[in-house]
Amino acid sequence: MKELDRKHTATLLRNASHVLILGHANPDGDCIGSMVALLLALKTMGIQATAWAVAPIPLKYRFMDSLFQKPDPASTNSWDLTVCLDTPCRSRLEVDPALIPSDVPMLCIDHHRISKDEFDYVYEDTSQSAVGCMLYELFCDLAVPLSREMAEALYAAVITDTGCFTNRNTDIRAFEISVELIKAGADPGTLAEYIYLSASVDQLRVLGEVLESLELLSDGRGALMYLSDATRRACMAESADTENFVNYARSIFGVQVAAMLIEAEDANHVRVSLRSKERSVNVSDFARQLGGGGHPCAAGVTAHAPLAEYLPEFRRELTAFIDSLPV
Ligand SMILES: [Mn+2]
Repeated sequence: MKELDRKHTATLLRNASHVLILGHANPDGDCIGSMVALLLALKTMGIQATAWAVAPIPLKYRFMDSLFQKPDPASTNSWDLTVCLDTPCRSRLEVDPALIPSDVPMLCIDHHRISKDEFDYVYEDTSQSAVGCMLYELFCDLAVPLSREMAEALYAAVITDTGCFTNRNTDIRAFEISVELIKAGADPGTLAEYIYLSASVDQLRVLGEVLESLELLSDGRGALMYLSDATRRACMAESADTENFVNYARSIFGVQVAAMLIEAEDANHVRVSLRSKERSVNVSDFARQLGGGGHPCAAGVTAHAPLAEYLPEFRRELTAFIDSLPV
């Protein structure tokens, strides 16, 4: 593994001839926007690039959909670099890494703490609000002009990961970069409409079910919500419809830790999202105890069990974590 700074990451990209771009399962706006922006930047530089997504892109990010493609099997020989974005370990990749020839070096660019042994090259910057911000600075180094499409993709990345500039990771740099993206053609109102004003009726129905499941733990310091695969299906909702529901639990006065458990479509594993309101309540410590990871205020775990089996155990663990926090 070789740890790179921004300058050396730029050099690595500049020397590539065909780059495969990958993201994580259940991709969010930072992942999708970063994949699209990197794809467009590389093409501008005259470098071949393929952005590979497996599942359909969620409706709210559909404005970036047309750039993704399933790679042509004949082209896999020409890949000379894989770039994983917003995905700190191989097990979180949406595309099975076994499908990628093992002699193609893998670069991970992320603002999460990266499992460094799993990649050939690593460019990590945990001080950044979004991978989109890291890419913006990288494109400046590479002197790639920002097209409107690139600016829109990066702006989508920044507003998703900063929660529209409300999360604790929101810093001056995120605002400064956003100003440059707006100057390059990203329209805040239009992008907010795509991403935040495009809920389906099914999504609101499934939100109703999730809110019904709300439990308060440890005298209201914890809030837990969950959704079984059967309930999701009954509401005709897609998994992507539940992104950010955990924030309703976090929004409650007095809640320090919010958790949302979503049973996966195969009903064999559960995705756990954890949120806190301040860095001193570090939910990534708790996530790591359970085999996951993330940031101090936003972390996650995947548990390999059906929801009904995992829920009582998780409730116990979460209660113990909250009770261990200073009051
Ligand atoms: Mn991110």
